[in-house]
Amino acid sequence: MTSDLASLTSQNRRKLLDVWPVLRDEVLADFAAKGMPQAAVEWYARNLEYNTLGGKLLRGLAVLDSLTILKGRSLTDAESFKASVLGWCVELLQAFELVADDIMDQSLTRRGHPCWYKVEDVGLIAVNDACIIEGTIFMLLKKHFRTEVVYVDLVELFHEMINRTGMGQLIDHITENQTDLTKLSLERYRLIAVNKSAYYSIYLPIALAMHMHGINIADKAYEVTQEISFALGEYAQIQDDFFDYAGSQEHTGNIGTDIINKCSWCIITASALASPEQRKELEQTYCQNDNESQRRMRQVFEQVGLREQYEAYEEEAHRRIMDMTRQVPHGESASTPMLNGALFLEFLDKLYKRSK
Ligand code: DMA
Ligand code: MG
Ligand code: MG
Ligand code: MG
Repeated sequence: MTSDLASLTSQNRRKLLDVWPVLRDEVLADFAAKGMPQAAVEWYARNLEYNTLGGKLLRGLAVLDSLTILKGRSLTDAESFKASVLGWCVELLQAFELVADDIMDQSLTRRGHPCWYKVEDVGLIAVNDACIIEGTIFMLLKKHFRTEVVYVDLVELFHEMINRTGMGQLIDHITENQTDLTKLSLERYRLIAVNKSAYYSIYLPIALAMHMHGINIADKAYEVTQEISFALGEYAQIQDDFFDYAGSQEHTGNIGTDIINKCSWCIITASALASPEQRKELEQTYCQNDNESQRRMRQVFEQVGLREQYEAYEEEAHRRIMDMTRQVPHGESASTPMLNGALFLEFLDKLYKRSK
């Protein structure tokens, strides 16, 4: 990020964080006003705080940073408040998807704490809690955007992103436990990553800022944004898969379970590089849920040089996405909006060489 841009965006995290208590109190008051007893309001508050806070806020912050880049100046108080509402809506989307994802993946920890469904008095009511967090997004959109022309576009965008993420989670699920390693392809991997991650994590925050900036829904700028978002999303998911394998629990806050049976970048890459003996070893251990199998898989991953492959992939992805950002068309009028390569560099900078 250039120093100009860094100074423009430096206040955005604080601004975003300041808006959270306002929105939380609003939705809690609304819950109470709808006749929910105190115990339900308290449960809702605990659900929201436990699952929405404690992450890196990459996505929420990206709404404010993207709008700052599009405007080319610091945001006014009104702009930053509205962008923060949308930023928290993206974080709420992420929160409810993660609550559900951890149940489906039978994960144990998230952000250094037990997954919500693993909390002692919670269990599978977590399914309903995920639905309630999803509903919160639309309550906030209605409260803060109902009278604006972009309201319908925003609601549709959130619906579409939730749908896409669900489609990604579905194909992620039906591709797991694939014991025929020849059927795991990078092509399938990409389809999963784009749907389950790229749409909501990268495209959504940028597209929200574009809507706030008044870029018409029919503008080609959204297509350009999607294309680069997909490349960034695939990169981010490959990182996520690699950390699931190579990251320590203390550092990432999560205990990885993908190695057991997921169509992860690690197993695809390791099996492509494996010798016939190593491949046999992978075939015998992949999808076997026991510690010894996981130890043997990890051994093959090390033998084939997965860490070096990851480093090489990271450099290649960085170069390729830099090239894509250089080709983003610049425009000066409302019909050819000021899409700016910096929108994507902002993400690329945050992803490059991250370790969790
Ligand atoms: C998560 O994929 C995708 C969504 C939509 C939450 P994942 O299971 O690889 O994520 P994580 O590693 O965070 O559990
Ligand atoms: Mg998961
Ligand atoms: Mg998952
Ligand atoms: Mg993962």
